[in-house]
Amino acid sequence: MNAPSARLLARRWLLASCVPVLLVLGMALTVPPAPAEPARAGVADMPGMPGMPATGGPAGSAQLLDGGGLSAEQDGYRLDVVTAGPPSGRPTAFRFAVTGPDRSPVTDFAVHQTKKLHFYAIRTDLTGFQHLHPAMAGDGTWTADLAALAPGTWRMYADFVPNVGAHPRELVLSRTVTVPGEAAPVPLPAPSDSATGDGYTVTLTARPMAGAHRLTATVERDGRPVTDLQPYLDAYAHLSAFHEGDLALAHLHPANAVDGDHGGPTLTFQALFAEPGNWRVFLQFQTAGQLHTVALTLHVD
Ligand SMILES: [Cu+2]
Repeated sequence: MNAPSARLLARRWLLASCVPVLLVLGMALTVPPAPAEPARAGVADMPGMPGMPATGGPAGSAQLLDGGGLSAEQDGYRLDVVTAGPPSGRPTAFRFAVTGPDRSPVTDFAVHQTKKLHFYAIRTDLTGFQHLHPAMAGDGTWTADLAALAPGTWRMYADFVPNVGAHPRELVLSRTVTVPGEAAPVPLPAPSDSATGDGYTVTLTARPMAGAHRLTATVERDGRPVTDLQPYLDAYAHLSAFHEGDLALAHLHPANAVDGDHGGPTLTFQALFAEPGNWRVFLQFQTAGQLHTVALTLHVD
């Protein structure tokens, strides 16, 4: 694609009910960077707190991009955390609900990327990434079975499409929670074109700039190209990226068509990194029924 406008892309991709990275682009254009978050017990970013971004606004594709990712409330939809202060060091059932414009819990979600809701957790130092697909109870309460969380401030994102109207639109809402204990921040690894996880080496072969660009990665194992990637969430890979500092979420999918269990070794993503700077990128893919995650730091100019 020859760098079409974000607006056109947004229409096209959101109509395909996919690819919240576009939301992230808009977010960066419209939402000021989140201030540093002081350590607080329990749930932060309560609705109505000073400093929360404005919500709502007229419909339209520009608004589609508003506030995605870093706001707890948008267009009348609100992420409410039910679980008080998750513990540190052991798995926890993290409960939350999405309330709609009528203030009651939303229970009707459109499936996108094979799921009704995608959930992400990351600590402010960009460690501890978790990508889960929670289960919803009949009353609209979601439960995400989180692996143990290290002490510190975490941002929890819910990515969903309320099943309303002729053109359901994707929203990404998030809140921060503080996990008690003494946080030991981990310095962000230096930017690199390559990283290895679970024996798989991912190499970025084209480095994107901020804006709409193509991002290409290859996957190798033991020096050999990997060609047995299985479909995962309707794609051969799932890429999430978080911006150093404000934790803006980018979420990209390969442009490659999915056809059986033989994806790879080259994955091409339509990338829309909203802002320059360092992004922690988590590439997830599946082989032989096993999900693998490879993380690297990408510097976007
Ligand atoms: Cu997901």
